[in-house]
Amino acid sequence: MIAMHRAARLRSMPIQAPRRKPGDCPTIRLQSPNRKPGAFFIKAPRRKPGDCPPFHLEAPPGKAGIALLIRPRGFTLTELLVAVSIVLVLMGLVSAAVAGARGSVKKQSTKSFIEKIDAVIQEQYSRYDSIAVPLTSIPASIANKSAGRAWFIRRNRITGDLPDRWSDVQFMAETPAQFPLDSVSGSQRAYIGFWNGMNPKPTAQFQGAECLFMIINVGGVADCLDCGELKGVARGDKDGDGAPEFWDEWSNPIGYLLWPAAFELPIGTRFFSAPDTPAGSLRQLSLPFPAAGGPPPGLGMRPLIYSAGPDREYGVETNINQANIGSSSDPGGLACGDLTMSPTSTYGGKASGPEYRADNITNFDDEAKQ
Ligand SMILES: [Ca+2]
Ligand SMILES: [Ca+2]
Repeated sequence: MIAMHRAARLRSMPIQAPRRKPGDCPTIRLQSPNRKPGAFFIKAPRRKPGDCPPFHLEAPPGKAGIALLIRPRGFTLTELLVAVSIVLVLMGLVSAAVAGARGSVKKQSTKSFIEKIDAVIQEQYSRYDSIAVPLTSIPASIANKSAGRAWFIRRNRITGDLPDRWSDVQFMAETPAQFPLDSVSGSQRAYIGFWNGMNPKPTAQFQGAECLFMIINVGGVADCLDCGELKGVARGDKDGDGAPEFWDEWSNPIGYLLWPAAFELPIGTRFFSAPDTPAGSLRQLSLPFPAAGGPPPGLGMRPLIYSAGPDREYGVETNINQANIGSSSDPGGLACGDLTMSPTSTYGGKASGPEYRADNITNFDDEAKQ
């Protein structure tokens, strides 16, 4: 009778409300899946009230095993906070990974831009050591003709063909006695025309980047008359002075320095060694002139092409007041890029403030790692 009475109750009440006793967790009786009289008894370990674990459903002896977890209540505030925290942490990790991937792509793309530009400049630069210089081009005051040849190449050819400052272009345009139109190179003639056609004249802020753009697109150096491989490089006029620049992937002009004598890479280490530079002298161009033999035309240096990197800060002093090829002290051009000229410059190095150079991307990065 007792069993029949219990079966009848189970059929009419599939789930009984938990009976709570002090110090105990609720017990629930369920009807068996085949709706035959029977019950699964839920056993919960004794715990403190309000600290019951999820209910464990057990099949009765002799029945097919069933093991279910039933959560008899909603989430607690603590559980929700933990879940939300986990989701936020996961979202943060995913966002950081995505941002990192984007940053890496931009760095690689900018590096590719710089390599393409550098290839054009390097091809042109490599030609100067072997070019012929007429003796009549060397001032009579220079007794050492070898040194005089190197001077002429540095000043009238390299600096004239690959300028990094508008003052040099202006000097060529306005000083026909030293740069006569009938004897300047084709590139120089193109720059003179470019300069004369600019109104108003460009400012000095991004002049290195602007001159680089002019060299590639106007100068026709290294047979780069169409430079198809450079068409994908971003460009614009950052300072709105009418002279465009190549841009990196952070929309900042790609910088250019023709004589980066004190350039440091890694930071703190002079990149260009100069074995014949006297101790304490920062570059060979400031040697007493003419020196015995004279420094070679390119001085072992090569132009620096650099991006400010993700922080958009160059951290490179370009010394816009540095002496140009029109310098009248000693033979003109002797002090090209001389960082000992006033104002004292950390040419190619840290100017002041935070270290902005660490994330810069340059055409010498790979070489510095070797
Ligand atoms: Ca500009
Ligand atoms: Ca930087």
